[in-house]
Amino acid sequence: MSNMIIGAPEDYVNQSVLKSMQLERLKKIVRHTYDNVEVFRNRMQEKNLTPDCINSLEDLSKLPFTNKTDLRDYYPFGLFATPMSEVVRLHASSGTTGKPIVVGYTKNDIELWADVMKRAFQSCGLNRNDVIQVSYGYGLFTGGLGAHYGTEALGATVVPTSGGNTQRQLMVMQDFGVTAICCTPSYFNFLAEKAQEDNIDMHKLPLKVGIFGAEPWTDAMRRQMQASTGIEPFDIYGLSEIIGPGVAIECPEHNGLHIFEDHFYPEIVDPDTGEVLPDGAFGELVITTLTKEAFPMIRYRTHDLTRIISEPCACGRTLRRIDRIASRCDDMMIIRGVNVFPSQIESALLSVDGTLPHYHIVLYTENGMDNIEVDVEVSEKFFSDKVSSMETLQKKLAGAIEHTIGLRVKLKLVAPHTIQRSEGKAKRVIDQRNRM
Ligand code: DLL
Repeated sequence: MSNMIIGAPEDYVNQSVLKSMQLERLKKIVRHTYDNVEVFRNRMQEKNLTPDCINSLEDLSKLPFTNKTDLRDYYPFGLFATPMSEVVRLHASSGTTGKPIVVGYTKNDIELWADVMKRAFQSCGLNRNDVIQVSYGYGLFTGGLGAHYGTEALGATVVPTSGGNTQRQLMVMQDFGVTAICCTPSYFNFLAEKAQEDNIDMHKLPLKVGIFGAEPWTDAMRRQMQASTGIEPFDIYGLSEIIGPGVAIECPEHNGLHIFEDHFYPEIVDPDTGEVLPDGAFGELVITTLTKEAFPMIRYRTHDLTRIISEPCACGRTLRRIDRIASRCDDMMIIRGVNVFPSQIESALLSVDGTLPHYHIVLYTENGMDNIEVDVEVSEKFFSDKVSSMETLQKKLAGAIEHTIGLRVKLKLVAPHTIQRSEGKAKRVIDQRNRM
């Protein structure tokens, strides 16, 4: 890639200038949170800490972590640091259990969010001439409105389709000259499949960029999307607790995601001990928001597993990168003592020709033992082929998975269109194990 400067000056700031800016911001945000969030103040006091204890970025590691359980325990507004009269927006993220977690934004927070999303779009090479279709859900989920405000901040044209109504999405995409789409990777695969059924050749559309996130996906998936539609997919990362989408984004190098660390300070910790790990080591991502007013998060445990890449990037951006988030600590399946991540299975599946990016991982118990069944759709051509070629494909896939995870799995080839499609985040793992 060229070293042409595209985007905000903050993306290219000298690391030592950045560090002193981060420290100034950190001191301020710790003070703001201490003064306004009782739980945080109490936890600091228990450790005999005051905001004055922060004199370097390393001092951050003295501070207590914030966990998702805190957001539940102080539901709905217990962790807000400004009065509600300052809060102009609420979003929420549905958890797997009970009440959602609620996050709030002041007017400045919304501007900050729009700005990081604008920088994210610039990192994908987009500008005011682009037409961006936002197919993330609008509503309490942060995906839709986050991308929407970012598009407007960029000065591009936003097409706010939200999720669902696939036929209309495709019509709009063609008729409005859409050049970029924001949605989950699984929904894009669904759109691409429908387009094919309707004889729409995506290669011939002006659509050139996909901004995909909100769920894990792999490089194997990227290659498949690129080949089948001709677009350039970019990975975007974020979470409601921190701001929504726009925490980190790939650049055209596609070699990690630049984190907007002038606003979101990253640490990597050992998920079991909480010990801070050096750049390069894999562990759990912990983020401190440096500038958010209504809902500052100090050392938030994301549960997402990655590493920090501090080597310079060929794109010229100086912001450090995080590796693609392959999984969350909670995604890990322990099958007969072996740690398995769904992303490993996806990579293995998509490395073999003939499969479609639609699959389920079913966990079940047989004779008291945990087992994995992988159901994967095969293309029309393979499905109508001879039994022998289906068997060969099945063996190849089972072999590829066994090679990757070190466990034999039951592999089922299923007909096209049998796995349920998702309009938002895909549910890939179905746990049917007896838990007696
Ligand atoms: O998913 C925000 C978002 C919207 C990000 C649109 C990107 C695009 P939540 O619903 O709070 O927020 O879920 C956050 O989703 O902790 C990760 O586990 C996962 N996640 C988000 N982006 C990625 C990604 C939004 N690019 C949780 N790769 C996070 C892998 C991702 N996982």
